Amino acid sequence: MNHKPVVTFLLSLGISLAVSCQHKKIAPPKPLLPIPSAAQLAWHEMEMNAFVHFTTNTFTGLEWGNGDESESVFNPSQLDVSQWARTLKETGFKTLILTCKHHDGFCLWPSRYTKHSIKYSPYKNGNGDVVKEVSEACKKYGLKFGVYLSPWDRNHAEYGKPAYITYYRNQLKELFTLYGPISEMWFDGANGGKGYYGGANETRKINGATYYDWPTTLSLVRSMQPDVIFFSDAGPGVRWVGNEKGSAGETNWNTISADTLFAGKAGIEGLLNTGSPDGDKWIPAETDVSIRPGWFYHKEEDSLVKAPQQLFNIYLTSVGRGSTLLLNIPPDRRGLFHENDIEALKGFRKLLNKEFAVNLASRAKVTAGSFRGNVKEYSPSNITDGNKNTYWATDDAITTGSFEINLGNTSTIKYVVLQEYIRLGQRVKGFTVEIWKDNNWQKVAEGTTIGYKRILAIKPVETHRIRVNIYSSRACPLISNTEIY
Ligand code: FUL
Repeated sequence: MNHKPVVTFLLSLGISLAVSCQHKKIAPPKPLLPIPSAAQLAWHEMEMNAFVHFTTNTFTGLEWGNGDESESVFNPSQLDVSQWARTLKETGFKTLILTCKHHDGFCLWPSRYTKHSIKYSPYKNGNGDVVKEVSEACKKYGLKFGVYLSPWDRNHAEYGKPAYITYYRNQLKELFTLYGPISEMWFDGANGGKGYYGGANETRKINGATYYDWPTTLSLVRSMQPDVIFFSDAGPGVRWVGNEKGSAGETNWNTISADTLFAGKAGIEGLLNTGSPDGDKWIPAETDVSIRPGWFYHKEEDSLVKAPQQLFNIYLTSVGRGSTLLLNIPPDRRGLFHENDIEALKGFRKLLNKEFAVNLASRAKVTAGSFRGNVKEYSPSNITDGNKNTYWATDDAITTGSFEINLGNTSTIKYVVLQEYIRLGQRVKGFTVEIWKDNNWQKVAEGTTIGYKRILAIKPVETHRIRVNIYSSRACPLISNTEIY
């Protein structure tokens, strides 16, 4: 009997089985919608951005100018925007967002459309352009540049009428065509009320939901610069965090349903702070807070600059809760960041460097209860490989799971940093962190959401094993990174 064909068949079967094992392809998890756009992802990764509030208020001592301030009050004696950009770069900020126009309507650039601008101020005899200077300094120091253009304008005679919307859009055309790439545009919710309004001196109320016709304005801006991130209560790029204290929700979803929101809508602070797991849009929270009590410089607040430790705590409640920090540093009447503010920023940087000096988990051994299809592509070692594009995943049917990091040596640990692979949506709803001590697992922290980044500050403890248990997730959890300090 000739066995040859059977042998050949069995051999080829063996080979093809071996081949299929080697190349076992497991489909990646499906995105859990909504997911961030490429521009939003880049925004998440910046983590710390700076706000700069500067206008006539700096010289009048006000926080909200009435709109009747004379252009002649704007006269910084030693304006040096390089000092701002250099300081921000050195202390780790990625973007500078400038108040090109605050509620008082004074423009820091020589807009063709108004006489209430720097052009009519003594600064450089009316030949100055702070927006230009700042955009160029940002470029030079490798910062992104953002603009704040207040929708509410207490100077403009037509505010509240259709003509003002044309004016506002014309100003956006100037900003978005004359000053290079703009990464973020800020329009806040303060709207309507008393003002100068070209001499009318009255109260004007607008309907925040309809007056500005934002969809038309945003598509105009997008037609000039498609990648810009829009900040407002309603996004659509990023949303307000709901307070000005520097505190994102401990539960912080990047998702929210935007159709019920608009800039300035009252009573939504709580929702903005936490977002909602079933939200239909990806609109992450941006945490704006000032280094001083006010947004603008006031000499009497020189002693009230937040200390490095306060800034560090704010970092933990913003970046550490999956948000992005937008820290305001207001230049003084010289046009410089004040010495006290610079000292605070440098101290803050030093503290960040000290607290997060050595990542004990870098390349540490990680094991997990299970991993997707048992293939390397989704193995737990991805959690400590320092590569943001790899992640640990479970099978689709598994929405809980735990992984353990073995540091090798016993060390004192103070912080556990967790990151989800948010490109495929935000998933984790509940987790605990345990450490191995006295022959037992002991809980040292717990939380709800993780999102882009979660930093858990724990009571310093000695251990060599850390376990993260995800006990609730909207779909199979995807963890891209864990760091231990
Ligand atoms: C608010 C404004 O009213 C404040 O003056 C400041 O600009 C803050 C960042 O946004 O809506």
